[in-house]
Amino acid sequence: MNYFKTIFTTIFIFSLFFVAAACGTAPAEPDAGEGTAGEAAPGVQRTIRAGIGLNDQHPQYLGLLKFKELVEERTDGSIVVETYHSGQLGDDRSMMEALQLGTQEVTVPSTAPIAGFVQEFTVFDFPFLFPSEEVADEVLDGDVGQMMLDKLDDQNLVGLAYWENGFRDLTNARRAVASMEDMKGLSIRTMENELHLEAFRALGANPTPMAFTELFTALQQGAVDGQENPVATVYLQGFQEVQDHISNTHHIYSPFVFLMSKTFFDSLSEEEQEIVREAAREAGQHQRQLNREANAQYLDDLQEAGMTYTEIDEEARQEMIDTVQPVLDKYAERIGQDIVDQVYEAIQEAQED
Ligand code: KDG
Repeated sequence: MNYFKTIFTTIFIFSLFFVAAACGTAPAEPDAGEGTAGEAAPGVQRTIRAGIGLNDQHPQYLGLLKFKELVEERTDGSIVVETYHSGQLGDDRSMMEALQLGTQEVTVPSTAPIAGFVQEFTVFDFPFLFPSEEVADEVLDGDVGQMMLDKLDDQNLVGLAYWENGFRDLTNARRAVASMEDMKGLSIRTMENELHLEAFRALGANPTPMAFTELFTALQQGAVDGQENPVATVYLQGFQEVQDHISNTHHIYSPFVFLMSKTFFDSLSEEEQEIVREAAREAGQHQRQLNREANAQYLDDLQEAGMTYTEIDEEARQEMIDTVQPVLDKYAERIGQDIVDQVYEAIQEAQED
């Protein structure tokens, strides 16, 4: 009996030893401090689960694949990237919450739902703010863009780069929209963002906030008449099957933000942090280019699929701009006029370049 007791005791002591040794190589615990980096643990493979709401045909997903390729190559596979599309890991808001909790590592939401976490992000969704994609690039990739990304830290999120969703256009199943008059009474799904809701209300529509993951079914079942998204999304998500009209309202330029869980980011070594940051930026350049090609290409395809296309003329667009201005003034006050002014100044400078 004593013989067995000795064997069990020895096994128990060895097990304790192994558990302690394994803990020593586990990823670092979350750190509340800023700009921290973990110790690179040799031989330990880390996994980044990267999820988005759009499907695997969309340039956003192709951008994620680029990120995966760059990170796995540059870390010699010690960081593996798993990619998930079509809301497989949840919608924008729930994925951001998962990043905060450290149960998911990456997501790439539009700025609109980010404003629910950091209200200053609302400024990037001001209707008719950015005059072109090139100006948006310069502002977002410059000091103002970085200042906004820095604000994510307090939310246990790290903003690594801006990607592109693009200029949003209105689609619906009821009638061709050439002006505000035609928008009256249309029920429109918007992203979960207060400014989007108020702007559409001001324009005469009847907006309903909804996660992207529920949108196709809502359109199909007629729960809403329409929605607004860039052409690439409309086509690649198959909205032409359930929507008859599209207008180039271009009412909002929608950026994406490549977000990483701060818990995970802080567990990486400095070298790994630099690799993921650079990969997010490079993949973003690739994604923007593909996105622009897709947005230019698919308008014809939507018409071939049977949708009517209506141009918004200068006068109709100006009427929309004037109508939403009081809403913007209200939000500028709420966000902080100084921040809004900095964004407008950066846009001005970018236009002069
Ligand atoms: O992956 C991003 C999408 O989930 C979402 O942000 C797309 O523009 C979008 C929308 O309308 O919800």
